[in-house]
Amino acid sequence: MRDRYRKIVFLTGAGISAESGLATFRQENGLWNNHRVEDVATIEAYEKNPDYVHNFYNQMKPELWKAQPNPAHLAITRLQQNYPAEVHIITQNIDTLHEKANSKNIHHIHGQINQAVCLNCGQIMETWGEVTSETVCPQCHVSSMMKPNIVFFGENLLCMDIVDELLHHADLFISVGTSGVVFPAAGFVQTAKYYGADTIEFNMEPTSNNFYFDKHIMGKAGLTLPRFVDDLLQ
Ligand code: BJW
Repeated sequence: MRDRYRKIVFLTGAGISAESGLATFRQENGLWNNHRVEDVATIEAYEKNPDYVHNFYNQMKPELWKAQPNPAHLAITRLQQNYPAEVHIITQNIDTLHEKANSKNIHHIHGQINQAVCLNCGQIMETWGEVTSETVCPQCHVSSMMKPNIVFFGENLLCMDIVDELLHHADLFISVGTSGVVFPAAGFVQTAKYYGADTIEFNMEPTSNNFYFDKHIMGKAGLTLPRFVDDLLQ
């Protein structure tokens, strides 16, 4: 198995961080259980009531700051360090657990909790502190323009140029812990398959885009992914 693949691309979702104690979005007690998606995760909500949205993400920060990677994140790092292929991670997660697991080639398509972006000049500010509508941009010094660098419904995804290139050239595409209901990420498997990749899904349950996966590995990713990496490394 060691020489089989040249470019391996992971797509990760909230399920990979579940065993680190972080809530997923659409399961029971999910992240939005006490909030309407329309109030906290759409660009319209942010434009209408930025403080409400800032507050929602500010409250989330301490938990995400403390969270630690689990065996699934670490298995990907182990693969990156030991398998003779380029291994990339396209993540929908705004947590930084892939970084904490010392992975590389991480592409955050839905943004990061520890960043804010200036809607005036585009400057990205790194911070685990609170961001409010009073926060001043460190680059252009304008206030009221720093938005959480999180991609809300209705906004374009980040780093899509790189992602398109990866999906065209991947020979193995692996989805871990995503329900496959949010586009365009939900369509990545179809693109990778079209361009010839083998496709594997790791999840606890069947998902909505079952059709495009060659193989489904059911169970907790913290158990199934390390075993799969062991097999690839043999
Ligand atoms: C485990 C596990 C364990 C648990 N082990 N597994 C085409 C068709 C229809 C609609 C659209 C379309 N194209 C675009 C749209 C609109 C929209 C969309 O997709 N809507 C659908 C919901 C219908 N998409 C967008 O607006 C996107 N932008 C866009 O397309 O721009 C172009 C455009 C602009 C304007 C008009 C038209 C086009 C942007 C999407 C941004 C998503 N942002 C969010 C919120 C961020 C804020 C926040 O963090 O609060 O990102 S949505 C939320 O869902 C978050 C996640 O990244 C994303 C995906 O969720 P994920 O990761 O899959 O989590 P869950 O909870 O759904 O699933 C967890 C899974 O893990 C489950 O399956 C479990 O079984 C599993 N699991 N434990 C293994 N231990």
